Amino acid sequence: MKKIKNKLIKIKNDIKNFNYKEYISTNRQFIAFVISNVVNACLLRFFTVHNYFAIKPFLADLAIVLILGSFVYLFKAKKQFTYLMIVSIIFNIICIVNSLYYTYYMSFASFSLIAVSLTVVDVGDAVVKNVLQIKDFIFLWQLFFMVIYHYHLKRKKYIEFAGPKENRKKRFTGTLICGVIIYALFFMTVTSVEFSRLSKQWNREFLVTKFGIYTYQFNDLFKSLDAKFNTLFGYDNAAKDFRDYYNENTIQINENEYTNIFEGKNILVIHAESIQNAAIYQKFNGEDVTPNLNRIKDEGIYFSNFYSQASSGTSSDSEFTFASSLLPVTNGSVAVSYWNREYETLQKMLKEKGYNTLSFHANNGDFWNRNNLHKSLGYNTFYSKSSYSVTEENSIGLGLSDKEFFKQTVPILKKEYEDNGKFMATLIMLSNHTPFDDLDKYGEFDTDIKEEVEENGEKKIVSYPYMEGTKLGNYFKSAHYADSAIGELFDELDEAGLLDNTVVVIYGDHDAKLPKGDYTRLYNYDKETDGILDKEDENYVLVDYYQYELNRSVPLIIWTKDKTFNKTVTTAMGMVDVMPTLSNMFGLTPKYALGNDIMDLDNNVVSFPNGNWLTNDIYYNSQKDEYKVINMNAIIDSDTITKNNEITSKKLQISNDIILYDLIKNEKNKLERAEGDQ
Ligand code: GP9
Ligand code: MN
Repeated sequence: MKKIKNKLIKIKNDIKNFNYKEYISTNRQFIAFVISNVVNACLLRFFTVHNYFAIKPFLADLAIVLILGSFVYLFKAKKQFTYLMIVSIIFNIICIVNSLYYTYYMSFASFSLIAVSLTVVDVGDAVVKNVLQIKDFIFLWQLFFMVIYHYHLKRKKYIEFAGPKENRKKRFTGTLICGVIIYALFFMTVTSVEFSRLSKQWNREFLVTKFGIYTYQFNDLFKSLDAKFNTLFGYDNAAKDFRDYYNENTIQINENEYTNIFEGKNILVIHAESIQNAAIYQKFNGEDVTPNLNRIKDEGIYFSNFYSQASSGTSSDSEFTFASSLLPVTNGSVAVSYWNREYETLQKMLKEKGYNTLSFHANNGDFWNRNNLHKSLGYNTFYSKSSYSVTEENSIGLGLSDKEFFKQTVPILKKEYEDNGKFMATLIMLSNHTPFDDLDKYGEFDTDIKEEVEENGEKKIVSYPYMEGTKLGNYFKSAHYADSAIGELFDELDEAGLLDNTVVVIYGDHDAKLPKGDYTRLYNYDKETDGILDKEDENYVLVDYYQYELNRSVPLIIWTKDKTFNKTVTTAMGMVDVMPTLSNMFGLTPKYALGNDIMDLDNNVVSFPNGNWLTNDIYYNSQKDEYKVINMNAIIDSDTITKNNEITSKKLQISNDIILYDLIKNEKNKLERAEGDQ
């Protein structure tokens, strides 16, 4: 304790007695290095994301330059210039490559994407004309400046003057500590959303805007190396487990009344952003929040106990799991780090049967790395933002409004159908995305209470605010808009003749992450106080951890104009079960699906990426090793819990290994050979 105190007093005295003039006069080369590299980082943001005066990325860039630069003091005065030049060249490469990359892709370079970038950018004239621009090389001024300044200082015998005055050890620790303190100050201003995006690393524009170019690039390097190192070790064990698993658990696609019912039909998938069953069941003043989805679900097959299994990759995880029947990785996302593995997907199986596979999403194609992910999932063409006319007026929230998106998609789809025949098309919606605050654009839908039935049965006009002004209330308004867009889409598809011979599949991609307190208000509203009922009230509904988790269920609907099913499937199921279920209906035989054909099962285990699981009877919380019984008639014994825990951890492990070690590509031949020998 005393030692630390003395040290602190010493540091305080050092700062007090610090001779700035002498520091500057004997550190000119280093100061020039720091300033010029920070200027380059600002310049890069000036040419790309345009926030060159922002203080946060400035601090982050400065900290990185100071930290890396501090090591210069470990070298003798004569060698210091070489070190500073090497680091400057690295910083220059980062700026030039990112500037070029931005000119071409409107995004920033990533180590994990190097191989693709090289194959996508054609060499030759096109590159010279379209990619290389003077501004991309403007950063080189810094290297020239460093060389000229160095020779200028040399002429003035600077090294002979400054060298002996230098206490290198002290300068090294001083500069390093200074860099670390600036970095720490910067990180204190980072919000949790920004942190989570840094760990996911896919929203590259956002990261450079907030964290500066150098932090972005080093973070990207570590993330890419992490993915590489993971695959270097443990391969053999993973491969053995993979072979054992598929030898014991060959996926069962049994003949049942749904086998092949849709063979040869088009399939149109609607990825309904953040639509939850809570919206499907909700009414305000006698009006459904989602009247169109309610009609569609009643006519088609509605899976009422369906859950998204998305992890931190949210939308992209759902797209991945829907296609592959594998679970998402728990760290990062497949879309960003593992998109280049080989997966068995619904799209690829349909392609083999002659389908034209298409995806549509009016956001930037780089978002969630979809430009690459969708190719890897087996889509022939991905129509992204550049295929749409997007204006301020026709946008809601994150971008093009769903109504406009559908309107502009139908003619493209029609042309594809006419030119290339039967299709598998996925339409990814966007408007119903958090924070649900574009209220002016959702259209009229009130979430208050306007009418009440009196004891004598008569209706009375009243006015209670209820869900108005809450996030959940706003969500219902937004969901109402999305539903109305789906209604319009059905009309437009029908008019274009695209509903004939087509099966429509609608899924909610994940829940809307709404506040628990808002659900408590929804179920326990007390009109008298405009608050919530007392916990002791007999009508009080407790929204605890389990209730909240169960409420996260999303709709899954299979519908076709050609046949009315009026069927509800109540078996618990997850996104992994969709691909095998559809496979049986479309006459496909997947080999590596981890889910089940739900039409064949009465009970099922839904495994979540965090280790939780759900059946028709229980919801299990893996963090607490506790569960809640949902079906009061069920007999639960400890064996059931142990068995379902094993199923869940095995599925998570096999899925993770397939993704990390690219096992489908690397091991499928061995598995086929083993099958042949049996
Ligand atoms: C982005 C959209 C939303 O294009 O799909 O993604 P999310 O935030 O839900 O993952
Ligand atoms: Mn989403």
